[in-house]
Amino acid sequence: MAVIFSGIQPSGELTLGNYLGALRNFLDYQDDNECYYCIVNQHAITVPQDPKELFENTRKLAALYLAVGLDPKKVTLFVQSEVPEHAKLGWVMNTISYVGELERMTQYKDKSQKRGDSIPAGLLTYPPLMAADILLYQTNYVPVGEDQRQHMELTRDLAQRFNRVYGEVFTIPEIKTGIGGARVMSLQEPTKKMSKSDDNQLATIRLLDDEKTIVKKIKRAQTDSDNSVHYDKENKPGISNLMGIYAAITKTPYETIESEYAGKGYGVFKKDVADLIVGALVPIQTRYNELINSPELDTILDEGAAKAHEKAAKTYRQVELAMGLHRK
Ligand code: AQP
Repeated sequence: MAVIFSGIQPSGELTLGNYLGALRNFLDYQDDNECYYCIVNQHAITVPQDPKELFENTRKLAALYLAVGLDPKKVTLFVQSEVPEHAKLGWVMNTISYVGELERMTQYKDKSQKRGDSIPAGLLTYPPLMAADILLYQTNYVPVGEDQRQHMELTRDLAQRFNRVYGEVFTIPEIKTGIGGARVMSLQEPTKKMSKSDDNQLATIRLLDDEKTIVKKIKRAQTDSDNSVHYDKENKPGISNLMGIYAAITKTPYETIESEYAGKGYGVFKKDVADLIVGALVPIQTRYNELINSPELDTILDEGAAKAHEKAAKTYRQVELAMGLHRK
């Protein structure tokens, strides 16, 4: 039985990118593995958050995890800040990280650019905290979107570095990305990834968007003037992105999509993409609405935190002993 860990930040309403690149794939593991799925609120505060929104988004994210079909009897679902070992091991990982390697991270470069002279230090030290999240559970596989590959490589480097210096404590984790929708791009700037914190509302499909909104956003998605449904990421990023979404939902190869839509134009294709998205999201939204105000949600998160803490504390104790951070 392998150990699986993944986390999502409650930094806004989840997007179709979060769903196709991460959340949906979490389901594949729950029957046969030891799964830890986390709401990484300490990662979310690496950029300023409105406290009320952070609180609400944490709950919404928990409900969405369950609404997509995760079974709390099979997986451990919990909030990062409720398991103190994440921050503790995060600090340890900071001490073995090099500033140069952290500054090379694409996510840091992208997010710090928007912050002018006031770049929060937490943006730079995000990857060591992510490494701590993963390593605490002696994780074998981390299902995340393709955009997280660089952070995952750093996590592996830090685990190997620690093991080399202090002895074998950590399992070296591997990334698992999904097929097709491993990277969903912005509907308005299709060379940029779809991000839940994007201010342009037309750029993202939110998991809780209603049918009318989804149809409008797909209709207005940036494409080209070719009017030919053909996959070419370099020269036709917009239509290629919509094809990626279509392929991820239906598990259809690009060639099949191309022949199906030969001569039909973008209007027909966009309508079908919108219908597919609506079809995928409506059942999730129905279940979400049942869960969001239920006391069941708190019980699940309380039990999840206790279970996660049990495992995390064992690993952290090994770290203390290996580094001489203990007294007894
Ligand atoms: N566009 C995307 N395509 C595929 N997968 C994606 N993920 C995020 N965006 C896409 C995957 O979703 C998971 C959760 O990510 P996160 O919340 O921890 O942080 P993120 O990657 O920074 O996601 P966002 O939506 O871009 O959030 P903000 O805007 O707050 O930074 C990860 O597995 C990620 O790969």
